[in-house]
Amino acid sequence: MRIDVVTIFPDYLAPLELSLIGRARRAGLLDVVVHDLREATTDRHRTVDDTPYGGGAGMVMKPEPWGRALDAVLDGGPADVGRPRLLVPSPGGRVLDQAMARELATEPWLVFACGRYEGIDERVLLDAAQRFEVTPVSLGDYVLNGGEVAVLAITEAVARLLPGVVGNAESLVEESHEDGLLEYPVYTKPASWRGLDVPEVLLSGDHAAIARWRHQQRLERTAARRPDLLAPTAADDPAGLAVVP
Ligand code: 6SD
Repeated sequence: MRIDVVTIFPDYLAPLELSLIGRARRAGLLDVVVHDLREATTDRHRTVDDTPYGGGAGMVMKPEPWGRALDAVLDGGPADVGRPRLLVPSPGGRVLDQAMARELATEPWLVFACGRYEGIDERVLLDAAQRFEVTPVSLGDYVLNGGEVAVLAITEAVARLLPGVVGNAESLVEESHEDGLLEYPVYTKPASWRGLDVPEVLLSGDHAAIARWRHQQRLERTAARRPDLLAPTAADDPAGLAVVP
């Protein structure tokens, strides 16, 4: 998979050189290219923002540098993979979940456009839609200062699903959100620590009993912490698309 990121803070993406993602890049499983939006400016001050038409607080990202930067990404990208996905982090975007991460992991080419200030001039996304599959994407219902943290999170959630990135394929399926339930609690040695004992069943060697206990724990935890995952409400399906048995 190829990932391009356009940002005014290239250093913000430095963590993508670490850990599993860094190793996947060195192994050639993932190709990440970070672009400085200011390289696509033409003025002496490398200006990327201006005051908003219509007034209001803050500054808006100018369209011309974005247009040139996205053209350059298309020119420098892989050939013959069709329209790349342009992901634009935004609090009003589609909220990332594991199903979306799985969907993105099937794409050959993702391009991220990181906004700052009050956001990017709307015409950039309208124009980009001629060449990209544009998808505004949100990390959740809270406000960040820009798109970079969202790019780190989305890239990690997607890259770890690529073949060969996470060593043990079982550790991928046994995870929270992969099958709609939270994970069971895990323990390691010592069997007793600060007066707290590991549940007896885990020491029993009875694999069927352990599997039943873990499943029960997953149900209880999901009910207690994320009841929305067990009984989706109308708010989770506003279009009423779910099939009711
Ligand atoms: C100005 C941005 C880009 C500002 C964001 C995304 C989420 N989930 N919360 N906040 C965000 C993204 C905020 O550029």
